[in-house]
Amino acid sequence: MRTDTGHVFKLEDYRPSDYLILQTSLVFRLSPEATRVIATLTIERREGVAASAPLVLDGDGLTLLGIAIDGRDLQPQDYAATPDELAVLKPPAASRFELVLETEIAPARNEALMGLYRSSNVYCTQCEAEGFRRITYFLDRPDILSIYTVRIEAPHNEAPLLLSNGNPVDSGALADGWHYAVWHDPFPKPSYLFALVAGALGKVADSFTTLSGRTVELGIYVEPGKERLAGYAMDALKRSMKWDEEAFGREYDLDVFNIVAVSDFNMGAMENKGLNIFNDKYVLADEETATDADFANIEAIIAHEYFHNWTGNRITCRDWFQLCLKEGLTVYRDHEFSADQRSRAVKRIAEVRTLRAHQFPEDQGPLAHPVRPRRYREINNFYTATVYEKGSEVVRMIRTILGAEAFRAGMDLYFERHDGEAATIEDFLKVFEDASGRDLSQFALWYHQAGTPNLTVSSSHNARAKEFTLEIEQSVPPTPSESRKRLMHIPLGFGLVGAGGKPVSYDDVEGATVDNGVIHIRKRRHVVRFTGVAERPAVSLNRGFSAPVTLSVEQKTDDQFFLAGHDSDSFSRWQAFNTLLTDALIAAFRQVLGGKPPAFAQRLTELAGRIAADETLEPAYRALALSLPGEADIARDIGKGIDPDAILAAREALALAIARANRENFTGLYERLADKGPFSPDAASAGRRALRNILLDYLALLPEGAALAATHFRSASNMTDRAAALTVLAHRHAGSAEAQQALADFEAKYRNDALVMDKWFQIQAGVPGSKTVETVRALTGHPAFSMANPNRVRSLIGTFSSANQTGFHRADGEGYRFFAETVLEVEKRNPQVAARLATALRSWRSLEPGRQAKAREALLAIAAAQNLSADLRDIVERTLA
Ligand code: 0A1
Ligand code: ZN
Repeated sequence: MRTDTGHVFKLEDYRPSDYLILQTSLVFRLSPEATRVIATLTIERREGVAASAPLVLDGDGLTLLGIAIDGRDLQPQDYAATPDELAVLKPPAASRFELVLETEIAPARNEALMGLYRSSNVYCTQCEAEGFRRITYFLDRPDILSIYTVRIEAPHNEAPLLLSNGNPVDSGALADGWHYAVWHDPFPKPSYLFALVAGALGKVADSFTTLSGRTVELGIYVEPGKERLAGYAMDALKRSMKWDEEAFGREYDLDVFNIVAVSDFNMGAMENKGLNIFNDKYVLADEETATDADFANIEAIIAHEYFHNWTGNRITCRDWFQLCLKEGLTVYRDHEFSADQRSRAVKRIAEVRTLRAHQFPEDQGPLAHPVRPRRYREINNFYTATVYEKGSEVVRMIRTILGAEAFRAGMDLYFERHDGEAATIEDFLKVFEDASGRDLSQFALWYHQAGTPNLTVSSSHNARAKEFTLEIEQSVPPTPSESRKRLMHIPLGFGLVGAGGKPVSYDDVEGATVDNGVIHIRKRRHVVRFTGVAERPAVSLNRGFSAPVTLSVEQKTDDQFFLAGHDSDSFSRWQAFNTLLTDALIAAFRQVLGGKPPAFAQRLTELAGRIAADETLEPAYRALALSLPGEADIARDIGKGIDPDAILAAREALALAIARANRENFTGLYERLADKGPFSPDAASAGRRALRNILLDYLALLPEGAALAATHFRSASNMTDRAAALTVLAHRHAGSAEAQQALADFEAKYRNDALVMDKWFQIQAGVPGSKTVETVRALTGHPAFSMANPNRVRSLIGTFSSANQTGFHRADGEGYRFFAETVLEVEKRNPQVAARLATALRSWRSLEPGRQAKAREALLAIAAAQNLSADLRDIVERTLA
């Protein structure tokens, strides 16, 4: 484990390295406890660098067994090797030489799951961000692009399958039952994209013919016996390949594309060139074991990793500060793909919900950082919602500002100009400036400045002058180490909405640039005057969620109701209803604490009924509209002094009011929506299930609700319905006979299916209330649970700490104590997963004082532990700062 050195990496310290590695040839002799790695590196001194400059390579926990240059072993005085660094003190005078290194590693003992490790007896690798240095000494930085040839040797019976990046070039038998395979990747790549897989795996094969007529052999490798669960992933892969050709003109470039699913993986998946490695959760699916949400995630992540082939691999990052260059852009691309494959309107609402749930709290708390950070202590902690999701929103805004055509021209220029390079955000912005002739310098602040901008908006209408005025003021709240903020360029989508939802036309506008339904906010304050507007319109703001900002709008409740029923922009229509729900929930929260009930509660419950039954709306849209803002969403809108118990009570009260007011309507709809015919994971069928299951969630609050949910559970013919019913039973009827029975049945049926058991852990970890901490503690002893497996840890501990407000934030602090203990236990094996878990306390300062003090104690307890990893120390110290 790398312990903390306290070193801070700074963007302004970037320097090109003195040496390049033109060719990398690797030989692996695989063995669980002692794998030999022989690296032959063709090194070139960069022009202008003195021949005396030492060659310093990165390592992480390595043992050097041999070192030679141009065929001659080095003498001890010629180099200095520690586990973390290798310095060749007097490199040869020639500008090009060959360095041979031999190291030994123990994949079976690698529990951090970085570098070469074992997952269920399969050898696999994870090298992003800095895992390659756990395999051999190297210039392990993304601007060192090298051409790799990899030879893998292993016993045939243990590892019949030997895979690496690129194309297969040779294979054959060796003595003593061993065999070998050689792979060559013609595309120069950074070390973080290296991959190796060896083991016994089942294969699903297919092929894809590219636009220019080349045939690509596709393979998805899974645990033997699970091949039939990879069909959906294969279909998603082929659709992704086609979409990238159509939407971005990007073709695949090797003869083979392989995906391997492993059961121990720190993240979702990894885009290694030609050999993607996936968390099996994002590959394996059928109706019996996966929910509709799982199918959608598989489709999105398969696409995401595939799209990296151009945005990330062909054009990579100059340094890790530029992570958003590949991640923000690739998320944008996978969002667009899913929008095209499914419903664009529904997808956009889901994206915004995710952004608000994960990125907004990050941006508003102690871990806030710019989309392109300038500092880091541990790069693993920057695979964040800000870099990924906000990074994607920034790309979306570029498209909004430039328009579809200029955006595409900019992307084409990006691929043309930077193919084969390690690029920066400045390079990225420049292509759009060059392609469009626009100046994006103020816009660039979106990459450089942290924090969620807020727009305060008020409106007025002067009937006599036929003038409608919007006063818009921007502010960006201070974030750690950035107390003063600069003014941003915010593209604010808007619409003036008149009777029946019709757009209201105007003669002229002054006070800001307005084009294509977008107001360009650039100054602190704009007074935007629309002339020739006879009737007062309702104003729909941030249409399509054109900018990732918060809005403080003075708006009449009548206008909100009107927009919730009539806005022609489906996102804003959803938003209007969601804002009404939030307002009602906040009022109900204040009522729990002794305030007054909201005046419009009855109108709201009626509107919920109308939306549920509105056949002109897609079922998936209706389901999203009916799903109440979560407890954490409500907490975020309240801001300070959070008491999660009061929020839960408020939320339950509103849900009950909606259920009571719509009992017959919901029951009828629920019955009509029952699945007929065979299962299909398509978006429309999934939408119908989503609507039916949210109706169940409401109906379960009424008398006989537990019986209804139990019937739903028993008669479910797919995992979506089964898991939904189990959630309703466990969360709404915790401890009831029906809930106990369903949990036991589920466990009995799926006890040998780890991925399905994750749902069982997750559902129980999410049960609201004070008892859950004990349940979760007990479940850590369940035979299906393991502290060594990231999926298990995330399902049980991650769900409890980041998705169970009342359970985790138990008033006596027991949730936090359990959490601190567990984080430290996970850290012993896997610092990266522990650090990610620890971010669950990032919003501790918004809690009421009692909980706040207890949360702080837990953070201090983690910080006080001996030999903390760089990963965990970084998170804990920033959280406490
Ligand atoms: N580049 C991957 C994310 C990733 C990052 C680190 C990993 O290992 C610890 C694994 C995956 C992606 O964006 O999908
Ligand atoms: Zn990615």
